[in-house]
Amino acid sequence: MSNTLIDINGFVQKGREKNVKDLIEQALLNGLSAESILQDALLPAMDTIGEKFKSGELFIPHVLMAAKAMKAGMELLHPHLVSGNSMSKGTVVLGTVKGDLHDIGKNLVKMMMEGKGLTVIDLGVDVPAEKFITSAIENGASIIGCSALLTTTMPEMKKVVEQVKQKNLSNKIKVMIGGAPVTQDYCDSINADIYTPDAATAAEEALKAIG
Ligand code: B1M
Repeated sequence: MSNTLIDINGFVQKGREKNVKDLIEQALLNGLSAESILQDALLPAMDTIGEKFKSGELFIPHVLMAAKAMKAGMELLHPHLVSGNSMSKGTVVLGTVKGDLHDIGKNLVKMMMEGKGLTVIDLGVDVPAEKFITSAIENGASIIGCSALLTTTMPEMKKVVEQVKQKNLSNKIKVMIGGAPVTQDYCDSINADIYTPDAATAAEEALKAIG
C-alpha cells in the first residue's frame, strides 16, 4: 500500500482534518482513485478507531475528531464517486433511525446511490419511523433506507416495516436496512425487504429493486 494511504489513515485516526484534506487533494492529483482512498485509507481508519474505542484506548472526543476528519475526506471524494448521471432512476428516502446519531455510513450509502443515478432524500439522523413514511409518500419514493449503528436503535427499523405494512404501502415501497450491527437474520426477523452489508451493495440492490 502507498505511503500516502497509510498517512491518510493515520491522520484520520488522529483527527487531523486539515492534513487529511491536503493529503487527499494531493493523492487525487497524483492519480490515486477515490475508491482506493475510501476503501484502503478512510474506512480502515474508522475500523481501527472503533476497536480502540471498544478496548478503552480512546474516548468519545477522539472518536468525534476522527469522524470529523473522515467526513472532511469523504466530502472531497464525493464528486469523484458520484458520476454525472442527470436523469434520476428513482427515489430513495434515507436516514439514520431514531436515537442514533451515527451518519458516516449513511452518508456513504447516499453517495453511492447518487453515483448510480438515484435521487436520495436524506432525512439525516435520529429519524422516527413516521418521518420515513411521510417523506416516502411525499416524494414518491420506492425505497426507504434505514441505517442503524447501535443495537438499541435497531428496533426502530421494525417500526418502519410495520408502518409501511399498516398503510398498505408494501407493494409500492421497499424497506432496505443496514449498519454495522444489522444482519440478514435481523432483516428476515423483522420482514424488511433488503439487507446489504455495505454502501456499494446498497446502491446496487436499490437500483435492482427499483428495476
Ligand atoms: Co459510536 N458506537 N457511539 N460514535 N461509533 C459504535 C457504533 C460502536 C460499535 C463502538 C464500539 O463500541 N466498538 C458502539 C455501538 C455498540 C453497539 O450498540 N453494538 C458505539 C457506541 C456505544 C456509541 C455511544 C453510545 C457511545 C457513548 O456515548 N457512550 C454513542 C451513541 C450516540 C448516539 O448515536 N445516540 C456513540 C457516539 C459516536 C460518535 C458521535 C462519537 C461517532 C459518530 C459520528 C458520526 O457518525 N457523525 C461514533 C463513531 C464514529 C463510532 C464508530 C467508531 C465508527 C462508526 C463509523 O462511522 N464507521 C463505531 C465503531 C465501528 O463501527 N467500528 C461506533 C464507518 C462507517 C463507514 O461504517 O457506519 O458501519 P458504518 O457503515 C457501513 C455499513 O454498516 C453499511 O455501509 C457502510 C460501509 O460501506 N451501512 C449500510 C451503513 N448504513 C447502511 C444502510 C444501508 C445499507 C448499508 O441501507 C439503508
